[in-house]
Amino acid sequence: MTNNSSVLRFVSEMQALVDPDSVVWIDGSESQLDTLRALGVKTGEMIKLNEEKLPGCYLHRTKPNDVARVEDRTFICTRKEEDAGPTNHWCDPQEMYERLYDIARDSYRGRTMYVIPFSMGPIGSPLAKIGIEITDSIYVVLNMAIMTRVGQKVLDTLGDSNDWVRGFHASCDIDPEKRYICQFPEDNAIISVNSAYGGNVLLGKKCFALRIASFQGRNEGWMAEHMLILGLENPKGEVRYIAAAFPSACGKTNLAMLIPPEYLRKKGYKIWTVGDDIAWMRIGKDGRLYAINPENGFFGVAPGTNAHSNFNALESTKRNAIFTNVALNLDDNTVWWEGLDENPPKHALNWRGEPWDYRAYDKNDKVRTAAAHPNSRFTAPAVNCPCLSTEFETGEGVPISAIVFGGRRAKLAPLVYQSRDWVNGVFIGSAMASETTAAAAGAVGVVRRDPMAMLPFCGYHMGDYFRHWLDMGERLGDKAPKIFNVNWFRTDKDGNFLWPGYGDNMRVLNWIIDRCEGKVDARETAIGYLPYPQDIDRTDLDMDVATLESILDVDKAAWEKEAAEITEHYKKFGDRLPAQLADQLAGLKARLAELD
Ligand code: SAT
Ligand code: MN
Repeated sequence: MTNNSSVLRFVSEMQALVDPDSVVWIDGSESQLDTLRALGVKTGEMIKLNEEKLPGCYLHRTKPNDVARVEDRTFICTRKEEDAGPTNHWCDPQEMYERLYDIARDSYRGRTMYVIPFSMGPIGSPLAKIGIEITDSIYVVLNMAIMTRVGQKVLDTLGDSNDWVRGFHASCDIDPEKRYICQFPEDNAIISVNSAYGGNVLLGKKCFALRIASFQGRNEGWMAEHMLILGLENPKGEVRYIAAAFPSACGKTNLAMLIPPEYLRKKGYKIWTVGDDIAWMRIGKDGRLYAINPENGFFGVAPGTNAHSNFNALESTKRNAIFTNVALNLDDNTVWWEGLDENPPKHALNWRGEPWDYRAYDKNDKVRTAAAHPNSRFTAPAVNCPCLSTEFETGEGVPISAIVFGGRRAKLAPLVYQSRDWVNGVFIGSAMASETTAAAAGAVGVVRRDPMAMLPFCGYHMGDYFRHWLDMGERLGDKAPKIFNVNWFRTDKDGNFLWPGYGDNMRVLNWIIDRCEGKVDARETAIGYLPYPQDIDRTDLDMDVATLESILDVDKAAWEKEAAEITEHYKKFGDRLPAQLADQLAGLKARLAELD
């Protein structure tokens, strides 16, 4: 399939290491993928679903010990420890290569080695990058064929270039004690062993498009961010683009595919999806920031996805999709998850493949009693999405008007506020915090600092990453996108959400765009610019102005506590923390002190 000597050398070296029975190059043809689907069904890796109701769809179950990303087993292997920074696990590259090769040696015996050439971004786009993933998992091949552009065309575009990322995955025994997800940014290499789940093994996604790409972006002057990209169309037909960073499982897919409330739809407002998880952004010829989505599909959280919460995502899963760790409805051979509808199947197998009784469901112990695992996922082709942007395939990317940060904060952070300027926006992003979710192994619901939603995904020292953001702002000057922060998750004293979220978030997006265009005033506060309550449109919304005001507040004592926590958070970065950010923190404290 290729004469590229660097690719051929990599493949033969890995082949010698793992000793497969055979080697199959993925050419991207439907006929080859069909053969693999059939083989996956035969080996039990894939379950074919109802061809009438879910054409081309499959269910896959992972081992119960292998259901989420594993941050404590994820390493950035730079030659110097300090270059990985205080927020990443580090190991010496030589030592790690040896350890991983020992684990993977001969592990493909009796198995097939699949070689997947893939492109992150439209093939041939100036913003795209190429990788090769080697794997022994049909599930990985089939998912990569949805999430990225794969096959011969990629190798043709690569030609004899050596500029590509080496990805090597070995399932081994799915032994959690020997599980490692390792990035070698200085070698453009990724090695993942002993997992077969999503973000751990679809190496184009978090490993390449964020960890390796963030490192490349810093060196080459661009940005790889954990952001959705959406286009907001107004009644005049003008489209403005927003990139938004939220931690995993905080609603990026829902926001990216939002359906505006009816009164706005009638006026002609629309949302177009460019991406739901990752944005690669570069400064364009006109000096503005342009973004592409490097992916070709959506790897979305299934539970909670329904026709109301995300109609477009649900539609996207109706053909040629792969479901991971959801329940199997035995009555009609379809899938089900908590929150899909109010009718749990009477005869079903849960995500572990065991008979499931809906009466045993306990929302406080979902992993054990739920039909679907809380981090169960769908892998859906982007072309299925009814609101996919016409710009999705344009290699040049879309111009970004606003960057939005956000997290899950039951208290404190208001519904929306705008940063004072770019540097202040970088400060807000660097101090971001969110309550943890099931997307990563570990405790759920604990507040942790997650700068720019990149804590698990930044491939180098986070202090240098903040500096890179500041440098980008300097280069962008007055063409820089405006920076905002949102929080859909404020609760009352009983834990009920105060803001309806979902489609109603459009009301906030409209305020954001109006601010970018200088069409609406705002109230200057200690933390930034907040909306006047009357400027958040409440048409058809069952919410009184007092409730809205309560989530547009700045509580002095709570923010002073927050500032103290940010001070602690900043200490981690030592002298790599840019002085401008320390100044920003001091400025916030000074403004808070002036409040009464
Ligand atoms: O498992 S993934 O990393 O692909 C999804 C996520 O955690 O955002
Ligand atoms: Mn994500």
